[in-house]
Amino acid sequence: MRKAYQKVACASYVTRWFSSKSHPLFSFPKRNLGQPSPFTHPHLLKTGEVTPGLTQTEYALRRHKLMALIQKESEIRGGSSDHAVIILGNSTLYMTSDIPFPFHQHNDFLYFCGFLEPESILLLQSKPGHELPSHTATLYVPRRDPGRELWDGPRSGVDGAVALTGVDQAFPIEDFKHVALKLLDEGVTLWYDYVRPSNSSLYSRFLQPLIASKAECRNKIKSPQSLIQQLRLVKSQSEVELMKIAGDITSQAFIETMYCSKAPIQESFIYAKFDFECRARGADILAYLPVVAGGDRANTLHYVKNNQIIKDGEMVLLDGGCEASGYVSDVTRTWPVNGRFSAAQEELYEMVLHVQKSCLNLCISGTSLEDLYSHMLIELAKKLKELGIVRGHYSSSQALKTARRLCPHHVGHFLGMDVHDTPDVSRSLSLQPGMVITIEPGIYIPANDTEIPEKYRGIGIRIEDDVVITEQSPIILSAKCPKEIYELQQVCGQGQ
Ligand SMILES: [Mn+2]
Repeated sequence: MRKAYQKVACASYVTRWFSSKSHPLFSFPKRNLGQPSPFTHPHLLKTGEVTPGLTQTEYALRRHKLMALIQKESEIRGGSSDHAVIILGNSTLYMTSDIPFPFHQHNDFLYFCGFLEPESILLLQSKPGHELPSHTATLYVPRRDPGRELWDGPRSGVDGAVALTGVDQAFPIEDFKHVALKLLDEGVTLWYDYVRPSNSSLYSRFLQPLIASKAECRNKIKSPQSLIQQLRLVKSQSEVELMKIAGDITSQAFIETMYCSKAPIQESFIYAKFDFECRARGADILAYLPVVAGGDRANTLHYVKNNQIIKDGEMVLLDGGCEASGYVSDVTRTWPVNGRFSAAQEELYEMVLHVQKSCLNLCISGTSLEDLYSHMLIELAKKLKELGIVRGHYSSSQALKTARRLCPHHVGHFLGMDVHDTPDVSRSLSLQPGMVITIEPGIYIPANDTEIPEKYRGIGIRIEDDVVITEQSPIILSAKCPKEIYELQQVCGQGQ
C-alpha cells in the first residue's frame, strides 16, 4: 500500500511542478545556448528534453527521488529536517597552457540536471516550513561574458540554464559565496561528497570554509554518494533506450573493424578504425581507452599501448565502448586477424563462448554478480577439465584455483553513465529489473606459462556483452555484435 501511495505522490509532485510555473519552453531564449537545445538542435532534442531522450520531467523526478531518500534517511536517524545537497560540475582540464582536454561533465551533476557547462554547481534545498521532499533546485552557472564567448562559444547564462534544464532558478556562480554563508547555519545538514571531492578549483573557491565548519559539528555533513548510486543503479525506460543506442553503435563499429581486419595489421589501425566508426555513427567519444591487444599482449589485462603489429595467425582482443548522450557501452570481442581460427584458438574460444552464454542465461532478477562469478568459475573449470588443462574433478579446489588463475578478473560490473558504474554498490546485491551489467568471462594463457600445454600458450580471449536485467529474459545491448565462430570468420573473411 505504502509503495502505491508513494508512486502517486511522486506523480502528483511532478504534475504540480509543471503547473506551478510557466512552462520554461514558452520563454525559451531564441539563441545558441552553448549546449544543444530543442531550439538550435531539433534533430537531437525534442521539445521538453534537456539532453537527447531525457525530459525535464525525468530530471525533476531524479531530484525529487534523491530528496525523498534523504527524508527517509533523516527520519530513520532522527536528524534535522533542513537539508542542502551540493553537487559540483567539472572544470575544464588543460593539457598545457590554453590547450584543453575534451570536456566531460561530472556524471552525478549531469544525472540531476543535464547541464553541460563547466564550472557550475547544483544546489538542492529543502523548503523551510514544507515537508521534504519539497525542495528548490538552483543552478549556479558561469556569467555571460562576450569577451570569453568570442573565444569559447556561447554560454547559457542564468536564463538559458533555467530554460534548458527546468530547475527552479539560476544565479551567476559568484553568488554561491552568499549562499555558502547561509548554509553555515547549524540547523542545516549538508549533503556533499567530502569523501571523494570532485572539483578542487570550485572547492577552494566556494566550499572550503563551509565544509571545514560542518566537519566540526558531527552529523552536519553527510555524503550523498550511496543514495545517488542507489538511484543511478536502476535505469528508467528512457535510460535503457539510450543504452540500446550505445550498444548498437558499438556493435556496428565492431563489425566494420572486423571487416577490415587482415594480417599483418597495426593495433593502432584497429584503434583508429573503431574510434572512427563509433563517432561517425553518433557517439560523442569513446567511453575509455580501448584495449587493442594482438597475440600474447591480450594476456596483459589493461594493455592500452596499442602500438604493435599483429601477425598472421594471431588473434586480436578488442575491448572498446563508446559514450552516446551520456550513456556508455563496454564490449569485448576476440578474433583471428586473418579470419581463420587455428585448432587451439578455436578450442579456447568455444570454451569462453560456452561459459559466457551460460552466464548470460542466468542474468535474471534475484541473482547477483557474485553468484554469476561463482557460476563462471565452475563452468570454466569444467571446460578446462575437458581440454585436459585441469586434472582431477572440476569442482575440486585445485580446479577452481586454476580457473581463477587463468581468469583473474570478475565476471562483470555495473554499467550506465560510467563504465564502472555505481562502484560502491556490492556485487552481492540481488539484481533487479533496470540494472545493467557486463558479462565478460575470459581465459588468459601467457606465452611463458609452462604449466599449460604448449599449443594454448600466448592466447588471451575475452567475450563481453552488456545486459539489461528485466522481469523476463535479459536484453543483450550488444547482441548485434558477432561472436559465433562462423560469424567472425564470415565478417573477417569478407574483407580479406
Ligand atoms: Mn567491462
